[in-house]
Amino acid sequence: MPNGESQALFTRHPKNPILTASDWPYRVHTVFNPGATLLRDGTTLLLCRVEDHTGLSHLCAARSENGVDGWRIDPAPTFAPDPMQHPEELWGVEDPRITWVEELKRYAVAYTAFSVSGPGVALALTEDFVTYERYGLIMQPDDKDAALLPRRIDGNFALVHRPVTDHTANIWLSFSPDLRTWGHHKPMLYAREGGWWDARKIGLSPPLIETDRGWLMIYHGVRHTAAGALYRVGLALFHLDCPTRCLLRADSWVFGPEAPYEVVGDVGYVVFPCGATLRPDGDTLYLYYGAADTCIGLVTTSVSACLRLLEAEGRPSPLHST
Ligand code: BMA
Repeated sequence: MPNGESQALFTRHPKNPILTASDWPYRVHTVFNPGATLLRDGTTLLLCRVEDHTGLSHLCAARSENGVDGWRIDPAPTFAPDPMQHPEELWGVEDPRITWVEELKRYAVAYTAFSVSGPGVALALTEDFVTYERYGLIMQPDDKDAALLPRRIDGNFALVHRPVTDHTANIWLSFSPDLRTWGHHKPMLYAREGGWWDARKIGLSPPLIETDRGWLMIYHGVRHTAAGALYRVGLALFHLDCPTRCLLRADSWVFGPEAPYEVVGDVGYVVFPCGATLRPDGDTLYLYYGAADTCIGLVTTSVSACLRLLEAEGRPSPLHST
């Protein structure tokens, strides 16, 4: 896709970066990779990954009326690692994805628990982002980039996640009757190979977005270059009743690091969205992302424009890499 079009599909907010470490009410090093949700009163809640000066991460909530500015940030960590009860969190908690689950009347927060065995997927449920019920590790290391679907598929809860096997990182879907016992693991989307922008390593970005055409997936792809890794964002669409079936996948990335705060930071050339909110018009999407593992940016797009792009240039993705 020509650069101009990608700019038009995902538009950086003029107030970017919308949140940085200097906004924090306590001493922190960096803030990035936030999960996002709209609370019932319309408030935007970001659950931000915060790295302190030990190098370990915790989560902290920031709330705003318009999702852009006027953030009210919790005065202390909202969700801190608890390695005494949960040894899998010894080296911190990272990269939350938030799903409202109507059946449970609670938010499901899937996050990375960084254990001595590597990163795994952990789950916690909350009503208010103040108290949490931890389910512990639900996918063992090495696995991350997970989010629950908002409803059951064929009677089971479904979790998108990204296990790493044999130096490739692909997106999988697993099922559970009770959020504790997981099985029926199925591949969902494979990383491509060779020179592709999403070769060898991909992962879910925000939770899947349900549309009348299917589940819209916004995912990140990694290109390894001589200078390091380049994190960009692409689109795919999955069947509503059979979400392992990829209906369309766009070839080109739709958003990548270009702005100064995306190319310079602790880890340059990284845009890493973990959360999105659908605005009241039912089409505009606010996508929140970590920029260079240092601060938080906002890009706006629209669900219908993403679907149009997929229909114009997408093609079905067979379950083998290309
Ligand atoms: C990924 C995750 C993200 C991070 C990104 C870029 O593997 O660990 O938390 O933002 O790398 O460093």
